[in-house]
Amino acid sequence: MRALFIADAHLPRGEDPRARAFAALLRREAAPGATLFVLGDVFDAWCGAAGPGTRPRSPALDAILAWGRGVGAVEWLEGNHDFHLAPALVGEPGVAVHPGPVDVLLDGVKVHLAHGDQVNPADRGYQALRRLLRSAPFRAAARAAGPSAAVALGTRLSRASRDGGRGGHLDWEDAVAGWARSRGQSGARLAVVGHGHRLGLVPGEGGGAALMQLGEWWEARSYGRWEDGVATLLRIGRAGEEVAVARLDLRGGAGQVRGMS
Ligand SMILES: [Mn+2]
Repeated sequence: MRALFIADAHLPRGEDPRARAFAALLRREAAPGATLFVLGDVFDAWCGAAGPGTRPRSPALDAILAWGRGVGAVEWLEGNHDFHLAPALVGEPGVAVHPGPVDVLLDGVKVHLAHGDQVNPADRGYQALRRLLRSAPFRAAARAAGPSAAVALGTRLSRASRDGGRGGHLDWEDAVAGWARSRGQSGARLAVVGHGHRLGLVPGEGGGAALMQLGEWWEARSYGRWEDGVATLLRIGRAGEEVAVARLDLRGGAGQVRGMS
């Protein structure tokens, strides 16, 4: 099977060159039946609780929804900048929204997917903010406020959670490595995460899951691809060409990473 993983574009609303590049990537990757995994923070500010009226006008959103209608499944994990998306995307063919991490089986390999804002439980201030924003009373208030107020609120909250879960006093690399180990103990062979804006693909050690960090979409313009048991981390080069960063073969054994030139 074939799948694409992407996260942390932090796109603005409206026409934008980075949103157009994002849409172009989706059109290139749209092999029939392929699954698109959106791992959160595609938009920099989107509280969707007030429904479809909160949707950003964006070529990136158009491309994601076109994927669900005509290519394959879209599994959309919320981030800390875009959340309560289910009311905004209700009825979109092929699109499933997940408020938190999910486990999926790809070619028989258990893969754990998360945006990453919950990777570091030591960041108590952010975790408390997250619980508040995801609570039923908050959702009800945002819904009652209506689309334009919810959009304005989302913009303010986006600033509040800018460093959510990866605050400067906390070591993101240690937190995410420990998280991948624990995911391996739960049976996952690969853990895919965004949020940290780091780019990396490393094999699991001592029973831990391999870790793919998806990078971001303003410098590296990076993304992950799954193809028949092989995970590849890629980025877009200066001339718009595709550059493979690392590849991990998860068919059979524990998996071996190959650096790419
Ligand atoms: Mn994030």
